[in-house]
Amino acid sequence: MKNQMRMQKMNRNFYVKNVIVVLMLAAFTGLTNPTMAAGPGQPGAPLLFNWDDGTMQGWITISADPDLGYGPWSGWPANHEGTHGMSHGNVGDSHITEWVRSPEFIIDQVDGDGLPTSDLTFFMLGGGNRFNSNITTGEGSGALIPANSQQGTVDGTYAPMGVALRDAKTGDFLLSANRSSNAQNINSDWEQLTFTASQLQALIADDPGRVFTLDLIDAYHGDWGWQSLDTVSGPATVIPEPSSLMLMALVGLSLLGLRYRKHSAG
Ligand SMILES: [Ca+2]
Ligand SMILES: [Ca+2]
Repeated sequence: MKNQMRMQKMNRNFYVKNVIVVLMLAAFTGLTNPTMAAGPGQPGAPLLFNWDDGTMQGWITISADPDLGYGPWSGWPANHEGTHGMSHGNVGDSHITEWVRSPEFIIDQVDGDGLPTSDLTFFMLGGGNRFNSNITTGEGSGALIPANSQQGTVDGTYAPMGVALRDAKTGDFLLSANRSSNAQNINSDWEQLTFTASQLQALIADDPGRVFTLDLIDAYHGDWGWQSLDTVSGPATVIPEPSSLMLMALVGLSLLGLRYRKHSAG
């Protein structure tokens, strides 16, 4: 009986140890292997989103109508290049604030003077230049958006619709852009929008490791109240999710614990 219990304990330790090793290898490989990390949105990949694999490429939902949230779409009105872009299913009427966020990234492709080697650009189709629709930037700006709201405006004066470059630490929007006009022809009406290398340089001058996200927001209701995004690229690199780092830390602590227990038992 005693031997059987000992065997069970050994088996359990063996199992736990193997699970930990596999987890560690998976986390480590994901963080360090450049061939595995090359896909859009993966840690270590250059900043590039095209949605052509039919996935969100790491973008997460901050706020969405259960049936109409942003997703990878093929065909009109989403794909600028390739097979898919990102859009949501509502083309005008009232809806909960539609808000999605890219994986976190750092702007690390810079020349000797710290100037990013390219602009950050993306293409949009659909509505733009609506009633007070530019996303407000500056301190506290991230908290102005009415997540999970069906208001369509903030205090009746603000109906944000567009893309924002966001400071991942403070949550503030630093730069924003939306279309200059409304148009929906998928062949001729895509508009390229740009955060220039100079604008980006100013944001990282004092903090080269500053972490950013891109946020796509539609809190505007009414005609032309939709927008699509595709072909995003910039002089930046996707970084590991906080959850990946947490996993690494947990694995490390677990291994330390095992070593300690083995040492105590021996
Ligand atoms: Ca695409
Ligand atoms: Ca809308």
